[in-house]
Amino acid sequence: MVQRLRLLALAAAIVPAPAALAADFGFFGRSGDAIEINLAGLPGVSPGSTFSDLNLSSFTGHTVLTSDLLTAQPFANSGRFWVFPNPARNTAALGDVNTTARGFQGVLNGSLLVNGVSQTFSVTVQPGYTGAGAGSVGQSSESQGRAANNPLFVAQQQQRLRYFGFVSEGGAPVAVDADFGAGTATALKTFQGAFIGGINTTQANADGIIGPTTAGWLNAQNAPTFQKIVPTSAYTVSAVSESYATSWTLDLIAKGSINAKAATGITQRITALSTVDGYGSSQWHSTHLVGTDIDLATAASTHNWGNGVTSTDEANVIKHAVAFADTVASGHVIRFITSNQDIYDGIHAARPSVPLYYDTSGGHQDHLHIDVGPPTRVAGRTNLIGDFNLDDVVNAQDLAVWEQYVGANFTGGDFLTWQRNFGRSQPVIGAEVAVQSIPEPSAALLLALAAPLLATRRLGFQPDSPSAASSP
Ligand SMILES: [Ca+2]
Ligand SMILES: [Ca+2]
Ligand SMILES: [Ca+2]
Ligand SMILES: [Zn+2]
Repeated sequence: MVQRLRLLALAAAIVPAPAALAADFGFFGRSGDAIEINLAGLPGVSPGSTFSDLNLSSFTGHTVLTSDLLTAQPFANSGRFWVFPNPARNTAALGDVNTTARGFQGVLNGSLLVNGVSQTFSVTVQPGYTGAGAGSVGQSSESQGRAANNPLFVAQQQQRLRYFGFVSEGGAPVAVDADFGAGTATALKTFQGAFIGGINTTQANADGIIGPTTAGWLNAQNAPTFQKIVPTSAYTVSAVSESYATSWTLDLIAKGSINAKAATGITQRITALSTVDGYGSSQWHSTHLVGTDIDLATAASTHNWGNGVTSTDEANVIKHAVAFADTVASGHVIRFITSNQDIYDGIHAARPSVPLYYDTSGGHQDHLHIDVGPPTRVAGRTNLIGDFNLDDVVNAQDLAVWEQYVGANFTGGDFLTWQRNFGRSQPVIGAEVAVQSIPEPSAALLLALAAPLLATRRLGFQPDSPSAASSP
């Protein structure tokens, strides 16, 4: 009791008075989640209430779906709906208040009639996503066109895929509509391709079914995101359309390039990854798929079959391969491909356990191809009990939320929950991928200055593997 009184005194001392225009109800959720609003379940709403006139004018650009669609319950009786923050609204101009966190963060305000009386509510969107318990992505083996798909689960799955950056074929964002269509299937198969492992992985190797493993990855703390590569001081990028990859691959590039540069002093050059939708580019590489392939430039003097003598430039390529093979990152090397026998022999001598493929077509004379495998999955996590504002720490701010909305969203018992968990915290997740924090202005500037030159060269660039057969 003494502690409780002390905490109350603490709260009284530091909690500001509620804003004059505070909403009647206050909700908190996360950027990558389907944020559930269940009005009928709240302490401040009497049983048997009716709900109507949902006004979502400040939710422009975001998606809201009601229980009519997601759980086949009339919203008029359930008062239940879900908010799906649009991850593309990730700039201040579009209302995002936290540009270092992935996706949208901010406060959305709405109103509705409860038993004919106007009530206001706010939904505060916090970073990250929920990986276990309430708010995590559900599954019952959803797949394209399956009659038994659970609409709520599908909407959760779509929201998580689009939050992670996986897109429909051609690059359109995944629509959150609870209908598991072709666009969702494409994004899902690219996502699955990141972790089903093995070489030559394509969307065709993925089953497109959200079973326990796929849902486990959608909820995992180290789930892959899909995004465009950004140059750093350790590597440049000359890829044109194929400049997208999983965060695992980008992490390997970031760290492997630092190690490779430490070994030879050479700044690496990435010439191809995957296209924006995870499909290969028919123009350049029919087989660069699902964000797990890297083409690393090699010196022009090595662009041959090899002659039995390891030149200085070939020795450097071998050192770069060793550096990437030894790099500890989210993704890891599962195979190299080369068409230069001297490079092949050198890598094999240095790291006999690393799989190698000798491309007899000659398609890999002018670069080193790296296939990337996944990390071990880290299970998703729940939100902290008592963390009412979902900022991953249970502190006085949560008490302020409780005080503001006690009787509306919270009960007296929630205070005891908060008190018992006071001081707990966990790391905030959902930052933009770490590799994007590495770029140095000098490197970006150099690349920008070099861009016209690179573009000119590209005109004469020959695709290294124009057919599926030549780039296994
Ligand atoms: Ca943001
Ligand atoms: Ca040679
Ligand atoms: Ca908190
Ligand atoms: Zn390649």
